[in-house]
Amino acid sequence: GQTVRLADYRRTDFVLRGVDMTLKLFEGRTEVLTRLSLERRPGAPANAALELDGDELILESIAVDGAILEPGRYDATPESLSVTGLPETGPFELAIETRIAPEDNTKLMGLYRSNGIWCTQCEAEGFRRITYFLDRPDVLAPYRVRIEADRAAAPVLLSNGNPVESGDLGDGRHFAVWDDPFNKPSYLFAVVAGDLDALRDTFLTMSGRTVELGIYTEKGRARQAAYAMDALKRSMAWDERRFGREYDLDVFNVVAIADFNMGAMENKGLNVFNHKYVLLDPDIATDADYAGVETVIAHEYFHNWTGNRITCRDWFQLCLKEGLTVYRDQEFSADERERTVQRIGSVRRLKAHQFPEDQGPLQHPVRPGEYREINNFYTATVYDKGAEVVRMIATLLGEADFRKGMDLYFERHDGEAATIEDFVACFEQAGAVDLSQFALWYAQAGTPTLTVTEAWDPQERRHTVRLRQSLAPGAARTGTEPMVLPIRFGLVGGNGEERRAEGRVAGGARLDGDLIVLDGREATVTFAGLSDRPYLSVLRDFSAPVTLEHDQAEADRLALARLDRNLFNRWRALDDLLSGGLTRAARRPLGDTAPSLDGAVVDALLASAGDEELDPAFRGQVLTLPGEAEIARQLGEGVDPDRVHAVVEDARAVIGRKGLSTFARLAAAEGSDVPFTPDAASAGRRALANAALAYLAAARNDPAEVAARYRSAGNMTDRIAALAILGHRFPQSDASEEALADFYRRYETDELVLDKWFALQATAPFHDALAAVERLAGHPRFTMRNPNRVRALVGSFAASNQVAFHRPDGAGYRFVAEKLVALDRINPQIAARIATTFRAWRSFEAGRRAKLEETLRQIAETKGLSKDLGDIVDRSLK
Ligand code: B3K
Ligand code: ZN
Repeated sequence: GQTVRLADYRRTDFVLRGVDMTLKLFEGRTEVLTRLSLERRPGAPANAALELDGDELILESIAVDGAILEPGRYDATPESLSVTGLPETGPFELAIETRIAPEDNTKLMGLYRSNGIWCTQCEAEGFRRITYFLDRPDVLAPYRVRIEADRAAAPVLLSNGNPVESGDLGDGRHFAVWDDPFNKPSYLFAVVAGDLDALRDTFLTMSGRTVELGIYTEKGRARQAAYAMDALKRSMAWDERRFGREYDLDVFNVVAIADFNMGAMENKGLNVFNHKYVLLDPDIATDADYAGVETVIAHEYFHNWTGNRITCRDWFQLCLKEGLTVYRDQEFSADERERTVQRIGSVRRLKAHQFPEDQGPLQHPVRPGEYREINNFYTATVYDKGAEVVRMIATLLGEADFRKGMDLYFERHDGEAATIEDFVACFEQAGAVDLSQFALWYAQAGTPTLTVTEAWDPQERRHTVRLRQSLAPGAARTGTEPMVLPIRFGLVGGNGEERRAEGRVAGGARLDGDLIVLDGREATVTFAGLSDRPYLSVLRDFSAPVTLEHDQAEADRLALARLDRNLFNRWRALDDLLSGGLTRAARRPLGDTAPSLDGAVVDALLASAGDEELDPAFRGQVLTLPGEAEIARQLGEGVDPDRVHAVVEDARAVIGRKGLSTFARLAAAEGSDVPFTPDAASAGRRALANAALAYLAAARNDPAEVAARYRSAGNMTDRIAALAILGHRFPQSDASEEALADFYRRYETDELVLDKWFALQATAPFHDALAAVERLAGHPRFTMRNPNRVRALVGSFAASNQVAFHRPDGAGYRFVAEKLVALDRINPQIAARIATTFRAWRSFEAGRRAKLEETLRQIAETKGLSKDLGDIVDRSLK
């Protein structure tokens, strides 16, 4: 595979003015006729050939301005079409006919069929699997699309834009024409055709236009789109309120598809979704599923402005739309739900996915400088760190100037394909600031370390805070210059009051209210005139995506866990105490029976969990221990996953026993008699009750009460919570086997719930879980063709079963490698994604490390490996 470099960017020699397509859908084949209105770009070489991209295409015919081209005028391969002798000036029309077979398309890129439904996925480079094209995001045009199909097979025919015409063709066939007047790149093209049900609604925009909304589902499931529709309308209203952004077409359609490579896709006016992010009801979906639907619906809708109206000049700029849109969906969820709890969730996610990526061989900057396969760069770094970078701009500028910068961005670049430089320049102007050093966040890979030390001077009544930043040179080799770190802080008094104190800065920082902006390698801030020593609450709300090394005394952390008015930091004080204790315990030799956690830490945890003044969702977060993978990441080297698991399990049992009465009360608080509503407050109460149930089970080791809970559950959240405890804590017990069998019987007709059943067994933390997973891989309902199913079984085993995947005998690695090589022939994108779980191989103890490396090498040496999987394993081994 060839490496593509940002430095090599240049514009096309031809300008595209418009696209007119006809897709004739038949069983087994689809005929595609594309008419491109083109013109040589002024200044482009007069003899330059037109070079179009293709991927597994067959050219049927080609004509310029109606005249069929002689074979000497063009050169067509499955991957490219080059045309010479085109007019030096003035517009011309190029007509191309291709023939494709969506039925055989298992990569799920381009046009394919899912349960008989024709649908498309074009980002990043899927459009070239439909027709030869200038398939790159800086080529924008209006599209007119005509779809023809059998009326019985496909009564519904959808594409981007507004519907303009439809009618009968005789012979049982019919057609529809869609017109999208907005300039768009090919990756936002979409077509859907099939026998679908729809849930319909309308939205009245702020300027008084009525938009027709439709969510299309497989037959009989439209009512399960009700929550998605509600989330869509709330998203539309929020974007008007918060960013002044109004929807622009007459219709907005969403289609739920069973076979889909990712969560969803923001095609202009026609979002296509993995049905997992549309279909819900309390019996089949958990609170997390509801939150996921809300987030993804919002995210894709918000792309209409950040991504579609303003798109990316090239794929290196991916974070321009993705980081920004994640920031926007996170703000939406914070406004719609509870801000602190949302922030805790986002930070957990960042640390679980982005930090390990940024600290290992797959490290890359938020704006990468090169790629072999762009699909491998839809990463936590581009999305989640990209969102953190936008959040830091908002923090540095303040709300009003941030909004001014966004307004300027929309005004200045609407209809364009923009760059990160364009984006940053808008905030420089709006805030009258220089962001050139700040822009290093886009260029330098790696997680900066922020080291904080404190010194209290009792004579002078001064508190001195010393801050240092450093960046380790990592795999990406992108520089280690000091960055701009916005550090929100507070000085907390003995009763939790916020202390006001004059601060003086020395070194590379400035002080701006409750913000220290560290832009040098180090600085000190001295706070004077304090009556006594304050507790330093630093990096509030995780105001910069850094590793914080704060040499804070345990007593201070315990005080902040009780007192901090900043609830995020109150949670983090506990989380740091927990992960610190667990990490230290995991470093001790096997057989060392000293408790994982100090009594005082356990007491503090229980005090927060039992504090009725606090939001239940927050208390649920408090009870969620750092995951085993997170402990492993913090250990950094010599990791023994069995040891980590034992330490976490021990902590859970200790906490459970000490908090028995609290947990019994909390677990009983949310009985099955409480009717289900999906709102955040109710979800928070369920999260707290189910966390309590897990501690009770750890303490009492009694499956019976969990089994009773499973049977009496009134919704999927409670049912799967109980089932997970049974399956993970009491594997192979009668209680667990019965419940798993019952669950299967109840839900075997629902693919989405079956995914939960597969995933739950794949993540049981026992060496023997591998045998179950191998058995499940032969289960009649397992298939490599459905990405959700593969992710549920193979993906979650590799990513979320630290114990069985990392079996010391290497059998877990071999199983996954074998599946990946087979999957690679069917769907390379999914294979590559799952393969990223091998990237941390260097951090394990010698035995596992050698086996991981050997497995990676074996995959790398496989003949005929895809570019997708090859790229991941090669970079992982670097
Ligand atoms: N933009 C799509 C992701 C496309 C992934 C292509 N491999 C969904 C999203 O981020 O909204
Ligand atoms: Zn996105």
